[in-house]
Amino acid sequence: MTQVDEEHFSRDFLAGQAIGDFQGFINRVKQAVPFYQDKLSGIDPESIRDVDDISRLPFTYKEDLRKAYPFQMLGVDLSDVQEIHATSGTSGSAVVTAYTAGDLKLWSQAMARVFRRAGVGSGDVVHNAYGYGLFTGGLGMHYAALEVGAAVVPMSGGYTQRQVKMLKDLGATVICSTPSYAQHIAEVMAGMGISSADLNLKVGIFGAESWSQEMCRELETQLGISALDVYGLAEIIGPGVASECVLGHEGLHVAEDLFYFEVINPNTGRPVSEGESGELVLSSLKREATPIMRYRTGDITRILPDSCPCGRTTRRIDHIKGRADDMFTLRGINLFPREIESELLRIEELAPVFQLVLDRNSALDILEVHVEPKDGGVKHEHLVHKIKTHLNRTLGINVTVAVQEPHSIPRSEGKAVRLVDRRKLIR
Ligand code: DLL
Repeated sequence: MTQVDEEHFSRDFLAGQAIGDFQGFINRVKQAVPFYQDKLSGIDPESIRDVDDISRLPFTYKEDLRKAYPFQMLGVDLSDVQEIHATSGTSGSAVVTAYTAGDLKLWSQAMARVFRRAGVGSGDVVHNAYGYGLFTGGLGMHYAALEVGAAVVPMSGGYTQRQVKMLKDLGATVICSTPSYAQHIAEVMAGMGISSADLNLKVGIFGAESWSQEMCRELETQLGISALDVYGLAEIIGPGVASECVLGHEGLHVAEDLFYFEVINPNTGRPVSEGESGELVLSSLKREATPIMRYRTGDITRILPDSCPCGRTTRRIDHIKGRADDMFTLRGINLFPREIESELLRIEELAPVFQLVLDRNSALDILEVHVEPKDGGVKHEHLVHKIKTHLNRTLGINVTVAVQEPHSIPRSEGKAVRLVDRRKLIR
């Protein structure tokens, strides 16, 4: 099978393969992983015959993985493990994800598809500004570059002026980072008097956090690139679960032969219909070290109903709207930070950085929007009025606005903190 064929499977083939994968998974983990031994007791692998049967299998939750820290989810001997990553564990125990040699191959293959969808291959120079370390971004992109035969510059995050110098001097054709860090790199670049014309970049592979289409256009203009979205999570593999192709550039192809996916109603746990928003549920049934079944990602998206002009048959999901736990309700209106980003970036006097602070004044929630003007000359009162009116007209919300001095909102070198919830401190 050629590398192109793997993204041109028929839908029947994929459904058939998923049944086999689920049956194999149940057989395998019932022996090897105590968590699944309990969870799947009484389930006969042979009884899984179609997609509907799969949709009735039990879910795995983040809390299950936290409780299993560090090695209770391991399905192989520790001596077969070659690499271990973990989530930051800021809101509880970290989640450990382990890789055998086979898992590293699987990851490289999934990531190679991300690069091929972006038109990246031999002859390209990849400037990799995702953090190297326990976070899967750095090494995930690194393995992709090796797999497709591109040269990789393992920059990691930080030292932004040096990043700009290396981007220029090494003639990088590809930049990989979180979108918020790319935004910061672009800002530092402008401050150094360097424009996209001085660089050789053609494409950016951005992900690990939610970002709006307006941010995408901003990055495309500032860096002179096509800015593509890549999605993934440590629990499943790291980056590489889904990504955009250059041709379609409006939704992310899921590597569904490697990672089985479903979109469900988070309240009922049942599948939603195609095109309807819901929570993404993923199964990494081919993983050896830490295979996971029906993982509740908390990420909100939808399956795009139409096919992609690039000809790949893999289904596409929409850009992640946000995490279910990032959603907040302001006087009855449900909002994700990404929706506010979209609107703020339409206001031309604003620099593309912002922070949202949720606070509580007696019984009422208040949203403070912290912004910076693009240049110091703009009248603050004018901006405050403009932002308040715009957000009220487009999203139906009332906010307070704090216009800050240029360069005072913290810049991100990894995942940006867009929302600070002070209400949690008061309760
Ligand atoms: O963020 C893996 C990754 C690295 C993806 C580099 C893309 C690029 P975690 O640190 O485990 O793994 O965080 C996973 O980040 O559940 C989403 O909530 C969010 N996320 C990841 N990619 C996107 C994206 C990596 N493209 C969590 N859009 C996921 C929106 C994303 N959110």
